[in-house]
Amino acid sequence: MKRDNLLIVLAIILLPAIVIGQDGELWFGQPDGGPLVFRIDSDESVPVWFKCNPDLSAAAAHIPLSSDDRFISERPGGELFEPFVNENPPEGFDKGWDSAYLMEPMPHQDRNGFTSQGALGFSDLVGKSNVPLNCEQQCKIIEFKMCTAGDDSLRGHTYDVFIEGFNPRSKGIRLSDTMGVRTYEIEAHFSQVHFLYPGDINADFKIDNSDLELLDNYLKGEAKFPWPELRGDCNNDGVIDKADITFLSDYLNNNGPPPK
Ligand SMILES: [Ca+2]
Ligand SMILES: [Ca+2]
Repeated sequence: MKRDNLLIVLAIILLPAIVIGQDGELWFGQPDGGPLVFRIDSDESVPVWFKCNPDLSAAAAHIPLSSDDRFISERPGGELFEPFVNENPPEGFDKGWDSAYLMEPMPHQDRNGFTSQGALGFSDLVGKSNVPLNCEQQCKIIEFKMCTAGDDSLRGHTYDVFIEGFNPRSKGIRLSDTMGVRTYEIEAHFSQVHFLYPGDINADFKIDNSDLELLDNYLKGEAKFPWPELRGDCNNDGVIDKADITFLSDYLNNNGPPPK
């Protein structure tokens, strides 16, 4: 084969690996990409999952998440997990990265109506080796806390609430090595948010006796109702049982508050 032809063949073989190759993946929300279920006017959280090639050892991370202000009224902080924080590190490692924290919420400067909040972390800056950001399996690394808007019209609808957050330096997600010389390519996935409509058991956007009947049949094991199942949790105690029938019945007889 002529040298030129050989180079073309090599380029064709190598190109897909270069274009498609990602160093890691992030999931904002459900690890399978499915929708999150939020109640309105309540505290909710968005987990962030990470998975990467086994040879990636990022030592600086900025992972920002933006959310649409129509749906999210407040960002009361959040929590960091391994490897940012690690209470039981492997022998010879520190308890987590040298510095890791959640940043204050800030207006998203690229897109009006969005607020951004990030998690920032550095390792290997001082002392002995830190636990690397090296997750071959999906692992939960952050949980952003947020408070949903108290807007009744959201109930029952599913929206794109999240986009990649704003990062003043890189304008997005950034992972790099200790020296900041190499930046890793990270693919991000964002879950949609479904706003729960408790009491609307048959998902027709109103609450009436047909919902009561369906919930009754469901608890007898004689019927199913549309996702998400929590729409049957009328009294907001996390389980679906006869107390929800009583709660819904009282509401429909003007004898109690609406399901929430
Ligand atoms: Ca209904
Ligand atoms: Ca319940």
